[in-house]
Amino acid sequence: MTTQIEIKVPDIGDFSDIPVIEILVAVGDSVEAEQSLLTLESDKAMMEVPASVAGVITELRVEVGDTVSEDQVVAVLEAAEVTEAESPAAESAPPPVEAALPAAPQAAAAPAAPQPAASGAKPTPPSTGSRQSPPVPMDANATLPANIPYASPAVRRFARELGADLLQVAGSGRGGRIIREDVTGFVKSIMTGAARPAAGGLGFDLPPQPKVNFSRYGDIEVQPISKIQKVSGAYLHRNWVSIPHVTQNDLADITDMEVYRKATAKEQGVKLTPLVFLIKASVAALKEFPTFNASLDATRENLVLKKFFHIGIAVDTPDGLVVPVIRDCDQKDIFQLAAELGEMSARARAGKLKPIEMQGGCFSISSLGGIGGTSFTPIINAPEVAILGVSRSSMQPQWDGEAFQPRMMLPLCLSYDHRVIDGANGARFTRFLANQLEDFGNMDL
Ligand code: CAO
Repeated sequence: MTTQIEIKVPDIGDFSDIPVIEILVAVGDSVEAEQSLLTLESDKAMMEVPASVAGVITELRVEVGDTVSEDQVVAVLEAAEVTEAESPAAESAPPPVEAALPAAPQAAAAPAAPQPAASGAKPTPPSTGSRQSPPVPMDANATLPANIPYASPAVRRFARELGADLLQVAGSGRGGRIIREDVTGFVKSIMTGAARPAAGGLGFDLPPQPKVNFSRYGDIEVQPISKIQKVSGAYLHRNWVSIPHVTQNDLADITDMEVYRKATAKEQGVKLTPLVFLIKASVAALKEFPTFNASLDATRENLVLKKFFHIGIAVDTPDGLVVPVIRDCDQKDIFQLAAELGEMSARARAGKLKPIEMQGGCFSISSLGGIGGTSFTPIINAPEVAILGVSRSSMQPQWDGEAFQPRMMLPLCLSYDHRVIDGANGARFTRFLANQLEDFGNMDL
């Protein structure tokens, strides 16, 4: 027996008039139970409308760009051999049968945001259980965490099945969203050799980490690592192994800048740290060396040069490292930057940053100057191509040609992607930065 089943928009909480951004099937397509048919996107999140039963699509009642609300019929399908036991409408009247989809689960029950393939995390297989188990669309109240590629759950699943790392795929959909065709195009480019996966094929042939029972050697306590550490750890690891890093070190003489900074902070009654001067110097350096304000595209054959200056600042929080982005740093003075930095780092430490506030950066700064140290190797925050590490300034003797002079020297540690930036430019960029700080009177503060 065949039955016409109407597919309706499930319970989507308080949302209404949500745009359809993607139709994943066509009339005549055979679909599995729980297969996603279309994707909806509100201001905050995406969710999918799945088929409640297997069958063949006979009618699509919406188009991309239409808006829909709860209970609206979006498609009709002819169910494949619906038995009485299987039919979701087994107890209702003969066809056409309304097959209202089960309500979306509450936010708390929503699945964790999927991790990209590169994170090494095992993806959760899509539910293929009985019809009674509700299809689980993405939580409509959730927002995408920072650095999670912008793609619908169906596209993520599709990419996972193909083993494609979505972080390497450029999105051609609205607002840079990755669509199915982008994934197939990316896989094709890998297959034809036009692009190479970040670390694919390298096959690090390393022995596994030994499993050690540490309690054999003394008292221990096991502490789970934080969610932020888990997420950022996977990205840090990927960036470390897939980007050829070089770290260029230099020292900037900030003796005069420090006199000005301290006097200005006192005069204005504001907190003014060297970091805001570094942000301004970085903007000037990015303007002078545009390849530092760039990203490789998914094919690795083009450099995307950015004409905006959004700087990410690494912030140490009780739960781990986060990198909020200060936008349009070229258009803000040091006082505006100081205020924004203070406000953002406070919210970062309170765990109140929105994902969007950690996206879109061009270049990052990791300042450990308030803590100490003389040098370190910051890890590039891909898809950026360079990051500036800053250690603690200290008074050091500097030879002026005739005698040693006590000067306040600030250690700069610039890590750059050697595929994009060569060593000479790494040194030029770092020297340019130092010159800006040394000659701060000419800076656009
Ligand atoms: N040399 C000497 N002193 C410095 C300095 C430097 N390079 N940088 C900052 N300081 C001083 C500041 O002036 C301030 O002193 P005063 O209060 O007397 O002015 C003090 O150190 C503390 O500064 P701060 O840390 O509060 O402010 P900041 O603007 O320098 O940094 C922030 C802000 C949010 C970046 C910082 O607090 C932070 O979280 N840093 C850690 C970043 C991190 O974890 N990076 C590692 C990433 S890689 O794993």
